[in-house]
Amino acid sequence: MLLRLLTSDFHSPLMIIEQIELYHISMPLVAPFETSFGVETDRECIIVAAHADGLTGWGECVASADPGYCYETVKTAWHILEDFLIPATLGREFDDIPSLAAAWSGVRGHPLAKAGLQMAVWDLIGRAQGLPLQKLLGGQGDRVRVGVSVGIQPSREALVERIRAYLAEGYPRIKIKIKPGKDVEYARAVREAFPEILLQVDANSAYRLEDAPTIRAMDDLNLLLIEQPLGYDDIFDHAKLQAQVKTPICLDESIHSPDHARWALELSACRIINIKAARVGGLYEAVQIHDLCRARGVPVWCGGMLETGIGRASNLALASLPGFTLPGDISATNRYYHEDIADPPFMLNSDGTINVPTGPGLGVRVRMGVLERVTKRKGKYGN
Ligand code: OSB
Ligand code: MG
Repeated sequence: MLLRLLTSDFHSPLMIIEQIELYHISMPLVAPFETSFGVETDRECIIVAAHADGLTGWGECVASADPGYCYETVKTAWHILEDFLIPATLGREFDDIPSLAAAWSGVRGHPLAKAGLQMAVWDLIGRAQGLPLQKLLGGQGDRVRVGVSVGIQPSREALVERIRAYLAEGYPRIKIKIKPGKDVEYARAVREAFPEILLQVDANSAYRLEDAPTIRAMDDLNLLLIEQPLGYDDIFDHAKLQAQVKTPICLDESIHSPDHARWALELSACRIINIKAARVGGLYEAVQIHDLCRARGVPVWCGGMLETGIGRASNLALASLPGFTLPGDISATNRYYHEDIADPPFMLNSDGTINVPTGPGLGVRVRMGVLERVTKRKGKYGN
């Protein structure tokens, strides 16, 4: 690898990736996670290792076993990586992330697959230059404010108790998942139990515009935001709904690119955007959406996909950019896993923050023994 610094935004070296490995993993969650689209008990995803010049960069493709959150699954992402993205990447010289992304322009969609490989390349660039991802992206500060995303619970009482425990751990912001039948009354019970907390709800596309009365019924609960109430691909009806409520609508599923973010803002379909690098095709695109929102004074926050320590390190670096003014769905390692594939585990500080990694690249070390143990399928490409 030639360390030829360019005058691009990201000052990347000229790089040739010689080999890429994929690991389809399955890790048991500490507790099942229920959303309006299903229950997850084991987190499946793909870990990407990209090798160049004796260095390894790690990435996480957050596609799940089922196409409940978006159309991609572990198997579709594997196919897109193995048959298209990896062949377009191996042996090719590139000097920055946009030129790499240009090599993938023949692949429409599949942002989760692209983002997983892009993350591994960012990690490589950081390790090659001895710079933390936070610095490559333009982040600042040593810690970021975080929250916890609480899955659907069997009863209002169980939900309130679950939240009481998370508040006792020190989480300064609570998000609850909602679905028809477990929405207004659940959110109201939480608000009555904890009148002052930062509280928001996430419907994961469980409603239609005809359900606007249900959404309006949550308008007086002093919620920070209502996340993705309507269709996973909708912007139009969200604009109609936002006009009917004073609580900000926040889009997650519907925003797949910087253009989608601009369209949503220009249509007034939302007042806040949840940025997940995976959902928008990678960290590079995530930074572009951050910049767009910041220029328009629109708050953003970093969403989560129950990541392992690899993806969590990436989320923390991204969430340290100045426009991320709301706490992210980035919780401590022990909220998700008893044992993680990366070290060190992320801990919640007493001020409701998590430290941003400071080592080169993602700043985490992969525990190969644990990774091998949770791997269901492995692929190796290049030499
Ligand atoms: O909609 O934000 C979501 C997890 C998986 C899929 C979608 C979502 C979520 C979460 C969990 O809310 C966030 C986290 O990683 O803690
Ligand atoms: Mg969401």
